[in-house]
Amino acid sequence: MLDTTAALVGAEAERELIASLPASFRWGVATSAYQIEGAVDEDGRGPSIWDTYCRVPGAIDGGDIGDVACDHYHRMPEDVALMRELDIDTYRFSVAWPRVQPGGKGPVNPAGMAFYDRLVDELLGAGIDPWLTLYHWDLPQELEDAGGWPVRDTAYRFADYAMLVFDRLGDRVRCWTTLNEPWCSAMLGYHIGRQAPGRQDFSAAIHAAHHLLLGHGLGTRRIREAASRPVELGITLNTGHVLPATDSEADRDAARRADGLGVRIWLDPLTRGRYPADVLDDLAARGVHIPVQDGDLDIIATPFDVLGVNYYFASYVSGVDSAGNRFDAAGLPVERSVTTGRPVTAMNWEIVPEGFTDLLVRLSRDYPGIPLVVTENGAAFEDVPDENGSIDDEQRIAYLSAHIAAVAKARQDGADIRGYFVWTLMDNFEWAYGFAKRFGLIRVDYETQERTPKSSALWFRNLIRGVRGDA
Ligand code: IFM
Repeated sequence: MLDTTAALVGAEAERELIASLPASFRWGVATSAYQIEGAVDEDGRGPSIWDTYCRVPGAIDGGDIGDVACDHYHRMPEDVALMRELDIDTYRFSVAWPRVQPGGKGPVNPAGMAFYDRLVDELLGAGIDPWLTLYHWDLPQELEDAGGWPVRDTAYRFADYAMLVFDRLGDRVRCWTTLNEPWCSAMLGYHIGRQAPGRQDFSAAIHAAHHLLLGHGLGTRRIREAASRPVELGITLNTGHVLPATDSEADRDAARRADGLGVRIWLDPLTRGRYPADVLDDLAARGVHIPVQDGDLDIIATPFDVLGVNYYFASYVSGVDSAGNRFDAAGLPVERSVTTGRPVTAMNWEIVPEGFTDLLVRLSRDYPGIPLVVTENGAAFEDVPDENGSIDDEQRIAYLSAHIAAVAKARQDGADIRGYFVWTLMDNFEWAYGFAKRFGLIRVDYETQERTPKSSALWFRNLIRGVRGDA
C-alpha cells in the first residue's frame, strides 16, 4: 500500500540503532571498473560493450564517456591511501573482463591482470580486505558481437574468465562476487535498452537472465572446486522493493509481476533450483520461454555463501494506466511507476529507508540461511563546493545515516546482515547519466583529477570507529 506518512526515525534514534551494530560488522566502500578506471586503450585492454554504447549518439547524458573517468588505473595507490584514511576494512571493486581477457576468450592478458595484482597487494598492505566482483556490466564487445548474454556460450566464457582471475588472485582474495545486479545486465541492457548493449528485445533479456544465472553457477562451482583455502562466494542483486500503489487487485498484481522479475526470478533458482510458477506463466503469456536445459537448475542452485544486496529506493506500481486501462496498446499488462511525494535524490529516486528494513527482513525470511551483506547503498546529490572547495554534503549524511539505521533495525528484526558498503568511494561515471550524478564520499574534479573528501567521508569514518569501539 502506498504510504507517505512514514518518516525518517530521527537522528537520535538512528544513532542508537547504529550503535547496536556489532563491533565485528564489515564496513566498506564499493566501485566498479568501467566507472573509475579509464585507460580503456592501455596495456592490451579490449573494447567492452560500454565503450561501444557510450559512442551511440544520445545514449549517455552530456555525451560523456568512460575513457578517462577517474583515471584510477594510474592513480590507484593514491586512491587506496584515501581508503585507508576512511578506516574501512573492505574495498569492493570489479575486474574489467576486457582488461584481463580482451576478446572474452583465450589466454590472459598479463599486463591487464597485473593491474589487479598490484591493486590487491596495495589493499592488503593498507590493511583492507579486497572484495572482488567478477562482472559489473563490461562484457567484452567480441562476445556481444557473438550474441552476448542471450547466447548460452557466454555463460561458459564467463566461467573460464572467472577461473583466469581466480587462478591469479585466489591466493590473496577471499571474497568473490560473480555478478553485480544481473537484472540490470538483462533488463536494462537487452529489454529497456537504457544500458549497454542497448537492445530492446524482451525475449533476449529473459534468455540473458538465464545465462547470467548459469554463468554464476558454473563460475561458483569451478572456483569452489579449485579453492585450496576458504573462500566466500556470492552474487549481488538489486532486488528492489516494489509495493502496490493501492490495495486494488490490479495494483497488487502489478507488484507481484514486478517482484517476480526483480526478486524471485533470481533468488528462486539460486536457492531452490526452480523458476517461480507465476513468473513462467506471465512469460508464457507473452510468448517468452526460459531456455532451460537439463542440469541447468542444479548448476544455478550451487550453494553460495553470501548474498550481496544493493538498495537505493523503494518503488510503487500501479496495474492501471492514467485512464484506468489494465492493458497497454500492445496488449501487455500495465505496470506503471507511481510517485508518493517523498523527498528524492538527484537521481529522482524517492528516499525510503524503511523500505530497506522491510526488504532485508523479507529476504531473510523468504530465503533463510544465507548471510546478507549490503554491497551498495548511497545517494547522488547536487554537491556544491564552498569557496575553499569543501563539500558539506549534509543530505548524503542524512541519507546514509537513515539507511545504516535501517540496516541495524533489520538486524534487530532478525535479518542476518554482516556488512555495509557505501556506493561509492568517489564520484564517477554513472552509466547513462554520465558524470553529472555524484554519489561519492570523495569529490572528483574531472578537469584536474583532484580528490577532495566530502563531509560524509569524515562522518562515515567516525561512524565506523564508533561502532568498532575505537572512536
Ligand atoms: O552506479 C551504480 C552501480 O554501478 C550499480 N548499482 C547502482 C549504482 C548507482 O546507480
